Amino acid sequence: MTDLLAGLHPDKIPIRDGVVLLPGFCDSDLILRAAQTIVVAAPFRHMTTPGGRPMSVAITNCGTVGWVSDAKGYRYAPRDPLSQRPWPAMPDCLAQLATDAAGKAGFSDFHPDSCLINRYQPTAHMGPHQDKDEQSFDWPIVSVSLGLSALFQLYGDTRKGPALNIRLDDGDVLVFGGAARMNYHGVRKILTQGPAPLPDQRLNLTFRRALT
Ligand code: MD6
Ligand code: FE
Repeated sequence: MTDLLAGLHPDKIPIRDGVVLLPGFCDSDLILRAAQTIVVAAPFRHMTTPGGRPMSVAITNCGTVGWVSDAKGYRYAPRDPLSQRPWPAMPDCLAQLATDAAGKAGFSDFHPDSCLINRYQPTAHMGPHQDKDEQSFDWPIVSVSLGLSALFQLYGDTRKGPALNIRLDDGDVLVFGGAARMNYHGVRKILTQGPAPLPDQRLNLTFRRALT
């Protein structure tokens, strides 16, 4: 009986070579509390794209380096440009979550040095992009979703062509690496229906190995 039910609620869904969805992998209350400690030290802010437009998604970071965007471009920086202080350290429980999720997806020994936290209000979205500011593309990216669900779109090595639609719910972890590491992807929209412990926003934490 348990086996039959496990088939209905798989804990590991292969999406394509290099991409694995782990539904409900994380304890979202625990991760949310850890995220809140980071936001106290490094508040969410809307960064400007190199083209000069404010992003609809607000961001912050923790770890040795954090992802930043301004008129000079996209890059990883050791300090928060708002405070000029180092980014908050990555809490051990977050680093452990990323290592465990990557391992479960088949990527052993992943030790992130950076975590980008994205905050989406219901009207926010993220256009199709590649994650290519890291020094090495040999490591996966581990993506944790909290709060409102999102419609995530996965393209191929160009942003043209049909996208695979993946709904990311509270507590889901998506591991993204290997042959898919350079795939274009984006968040088409935030879904406001359905149960969500954060009723009016979605948080996404992406764990990266930015430096070699
Ligand atoms: C998001 N995620 O889910 C945006 N990037 O809000 C990403 O851009 C992303 O989920 C690289 C790998 C996995 C991701
Ligand atoms: Fe991305």
